[in-house]
Amino acid sequence: MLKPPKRYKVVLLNDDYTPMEFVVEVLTDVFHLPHTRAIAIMLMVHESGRGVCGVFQKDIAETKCNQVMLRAEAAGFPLQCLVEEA
Ligand code: TYC
Repeated sequence: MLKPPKRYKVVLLNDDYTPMEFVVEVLTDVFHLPHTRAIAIMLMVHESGRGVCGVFQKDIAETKCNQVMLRAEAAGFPLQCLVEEA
């Protein structure tokens, strides 16, 4: 039998230095989230330490995670994200 592919969460981590507006911009661009949803996720991460940006197939989750990290690095912010099995 063909099993459905595993799903993976892209998890965003809080830090004290990345500006809130930058996080919202990355969330809207990389995850194609509406602005209100991006703000809600950013605030959740800011308040609780981490939050799920979305759930995807493995290669898509890894690509999005890399896009977040590359943008943060290019802008000089320590924003971190990771991929976890859902
Ligand atoms: N804590 C950051 C601040 O106060 C904002 C922030 C939110 C940073 C979410 C990272 O994943 C993050 N500027």
